[in-house]
Amino acid sequence: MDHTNPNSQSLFLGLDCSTQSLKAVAINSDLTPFPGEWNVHYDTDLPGYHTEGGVHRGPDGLTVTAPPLMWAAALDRLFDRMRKSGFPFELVAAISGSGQQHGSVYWRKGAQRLLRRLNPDLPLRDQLASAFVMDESPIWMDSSTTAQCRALEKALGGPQAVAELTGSRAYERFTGNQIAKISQMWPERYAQTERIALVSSFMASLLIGDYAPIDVSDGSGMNLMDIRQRVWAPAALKATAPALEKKLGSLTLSHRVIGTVHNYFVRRYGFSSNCVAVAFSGDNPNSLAGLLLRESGDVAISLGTSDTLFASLREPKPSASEGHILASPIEPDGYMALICYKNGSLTREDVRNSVAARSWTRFSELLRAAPPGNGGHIGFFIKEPEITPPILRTGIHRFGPDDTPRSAFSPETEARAVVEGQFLSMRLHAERIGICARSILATGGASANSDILRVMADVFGVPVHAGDQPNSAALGAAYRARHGWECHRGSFVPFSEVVAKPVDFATVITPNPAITALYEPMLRRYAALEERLLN
Ligand code: 5FX
Repeated sequence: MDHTNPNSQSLFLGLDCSTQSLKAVAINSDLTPFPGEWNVHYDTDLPGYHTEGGVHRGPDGLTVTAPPLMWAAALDRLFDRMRKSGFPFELVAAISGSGQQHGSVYWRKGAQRLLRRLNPDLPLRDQLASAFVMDESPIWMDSSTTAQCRALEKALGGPQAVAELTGSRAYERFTGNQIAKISQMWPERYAQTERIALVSSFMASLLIGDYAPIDVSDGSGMNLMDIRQRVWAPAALKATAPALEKKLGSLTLSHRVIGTVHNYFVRRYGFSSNCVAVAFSGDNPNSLAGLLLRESGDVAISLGTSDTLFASLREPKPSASEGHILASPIEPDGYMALICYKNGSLTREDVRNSVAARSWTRFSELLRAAPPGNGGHIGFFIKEPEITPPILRTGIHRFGPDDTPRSAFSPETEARAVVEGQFLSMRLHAERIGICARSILATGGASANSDILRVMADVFGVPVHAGDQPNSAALGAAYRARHGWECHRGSFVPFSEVVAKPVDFATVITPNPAITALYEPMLRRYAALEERLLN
């Protein structure tokens, strides 16, 4: 099918290679959803890779990786499922995708040739088994690179200087620091590396059968890119690892078409040979696109494996202490702010398991049974080494109303403490980088729980909108495919002109001003207690 002309039948496909699964959604030309939603869950659908929650954890408690071959196998499995369900691959005009941010894949010398020659009769898994220098890719949950972070900050003149240059101070999970660790620990493997990809550009490479460029938005999560010029920062490259620029390839703007799908996918699944791929990007940038966050003060909070808070931004103010500034995935000269928490859903689930017998209904009952403000009780639940703020030692810290440590809370107090603590932290750190929420779009699994959303609305003192949009990253990728395709047909068109449709967010929870007032002094206490833990 010829997709170069507008065709009402054309479809736009969005993939999301996230921590726990690979998903796909499709939209029609007019942005309406194409029925269906496909998913491959790594732990259960690909048990041979022995992941838990999609990852492998090292014995040090800090190293977290996942096998890139599993993501490639997941792509075949996903498309197999779609084909069996009758998905019309031949109608797809453009495809884009999303990847968990920061994770890196190390292609071995010669892998480009393997990609270009993919044989449609054999699964990717068999053809790419020898393509990687590192069989395990470090991912965003890894926090094993503190030494490399300090070295980068020292080389570039301190944390604020790194933030000014790259948009964030040095963070353990940021790709440059992971690359530095690999080049120091395994210099031969590093020397054998032909190309380093992010999870997003890795998945794009499979689709186009060639090395795909890293887009500027996901590239902002590496501590390697000049955030204002949107090019690799020579000083950061030099301080990270030898001969790095060639291994990274050049960056691309996020709306650019990067190639057509490889014959492998045409022959094996029935894609049209005209189907183009638009640069893949990170999950948070794609969610921003999926939620159409345009105005300053429009904030989204995604409650998933990681909890993230993000917003569009015109004037970046990089900070050494809070969050990240990324290049916008939808406006070529815009920015987005991002704050990420490693202790998201899995931590809430842990508390649910310990106080509510694994039942969300019971957890909600407990949450409602404790008063807003929790009688002054505050908790910090660090199941995973935390990113915001950087508390790497795991454990639960509970404080009574007089700020003295407590060893345990009642079940009601515990349930409320985990939820209130998470939102107090989000408000505290968002305000510190100048994000002042006017309204919040809540997404991700836990956004289905209205008791959790009520706490969010009251802590921030703004209305919270939630709807049936758990796949904002995959949807954002589909929107970006539509946008990139449109720009490719002629000259650049603003994203908001192509994707003008407001997201349908049905539920609105309005805050109770009396309760929000209660949280003001609690926020100050929370900040002081957090400071105490950090010290
Ligand atoms: C963002 O900086 C993060 O590290 C996480 O939200 C990952 O992108 C999750 F995939």
